[in-house]
Amino acid sequence: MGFPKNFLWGGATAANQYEGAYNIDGKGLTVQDVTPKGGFGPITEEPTPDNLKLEGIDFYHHYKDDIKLFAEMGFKVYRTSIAWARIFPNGDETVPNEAGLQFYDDLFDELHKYDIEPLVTLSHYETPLHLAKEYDGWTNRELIGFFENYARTVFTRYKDKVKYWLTFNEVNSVLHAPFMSGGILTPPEELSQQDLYQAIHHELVASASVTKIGHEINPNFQIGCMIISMPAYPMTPNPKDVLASRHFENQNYLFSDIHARGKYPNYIKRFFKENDIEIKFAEGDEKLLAENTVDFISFSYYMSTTATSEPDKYETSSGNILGGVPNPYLEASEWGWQVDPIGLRLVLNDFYDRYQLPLFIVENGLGAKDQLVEGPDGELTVEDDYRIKYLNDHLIQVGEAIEDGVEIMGYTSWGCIDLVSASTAEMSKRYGYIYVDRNDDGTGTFKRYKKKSFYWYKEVIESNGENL
Ligand code: BGP
Repeated sequence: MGFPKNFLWGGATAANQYEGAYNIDGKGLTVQDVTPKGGFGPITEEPTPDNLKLEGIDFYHHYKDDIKLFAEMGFKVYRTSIAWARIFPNGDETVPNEAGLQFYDDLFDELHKYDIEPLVTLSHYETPLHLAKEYDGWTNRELIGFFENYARTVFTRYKDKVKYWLTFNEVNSVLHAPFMSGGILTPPEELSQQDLYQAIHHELVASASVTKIGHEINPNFQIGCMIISMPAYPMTPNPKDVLASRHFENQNYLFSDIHARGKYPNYIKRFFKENDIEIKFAEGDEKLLAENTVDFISFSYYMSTTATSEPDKYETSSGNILGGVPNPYLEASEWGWQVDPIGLRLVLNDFYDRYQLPLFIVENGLGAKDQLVEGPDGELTVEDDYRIKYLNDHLIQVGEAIEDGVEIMGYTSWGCIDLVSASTAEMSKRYGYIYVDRNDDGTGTFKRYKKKSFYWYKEVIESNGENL
């Protein structure tokens, strides 16, 4: 069968990790501008020079050359986010910042010049800082209105330039990183489960609401949710471990269930009851969720994990982003992220069986330390065979899932050009096909170099996956 003819091959990025220009052309501060040590905090009073995200890879001033390189690889789609604070610097204004809007107009025009379809995340870990400080982020229902205003503005402005939209990046990450993901300033240890799940409700309602608004503005819009996916294998065949794995996975399914089925699943109602959580629904919330489900499910996939009913028996992993016990059958990246290509096939099958909606893999890749060396043609390059192997192995499993009958819209590998890592806030955890000369201490020329994987991915796209 092979990859479908119209398969959307491409790469993914996020504004806060690569645009730079953090205070240029009227942009306001975001939660990232005050977290120099990764997305988890602690925050600083003001942006500090050690924060690599402030300059990123200066995509803001390099976008034409960078897009040219993406086009050379043959990208059909390109995922990026709009920085909310470029459009509404504080998040709660009513009049947008024209210079911010113009930047994305130019960016989307540049992509279309090469027939690259933009795939745009509305909120990728870059909540305007003012909304965190004044409202405690998504714990406050008022954010729904601000987000609707922002989404309406960009949907209207780009209605003929952008067809594919995602509402919240890794929406389930708010469970683990409430500040980075939800702009919630209350420290995690002081944040009650009640307030956390109420914040989640606000995000889910906001997601449904802007899905409605988007479809009204352009019925051809394809609007999806975006989930961190992570299969949690039972550590042993002990039924208690199987149950633990189900519980672990349900934490994530909660978000796709509501986005795809339009209502809270029963397993979470039991959890709420047992934990004295009572979600306050405003009038109309239930109807809004039910009537505005997503057009497709998108997700990031980096690793699987394991679940156990006897956590004291094992050492848990600090490496895997959502925790869990390391799987003895798998190897891990330098950051402890366990590499599991078959897990991707499982995730694809599970999502598809559960919802029968098209799927989009919008993040996947290997963070690694790269070494610039002189290539065969005398140009500097990176011999990143380890990255090629990782991606190749995962794409083979995508092919298997297609054979299984799963409907997959496309694949955008994470950090197609090197950018600042979300969890470490460093440059040295690199994912790209394109090396950017910038170091952890902020030095570097910002010059771009094609890695070996650049040529490999070009061939993958050219052959539509035939050469995997
Ligand atoms: C996802 C985020 C991205 C990205 C990626 C890799 O969780 O959506 O923003 O950064 O992970 O993570 P890291 O940069 O920490 O290696």
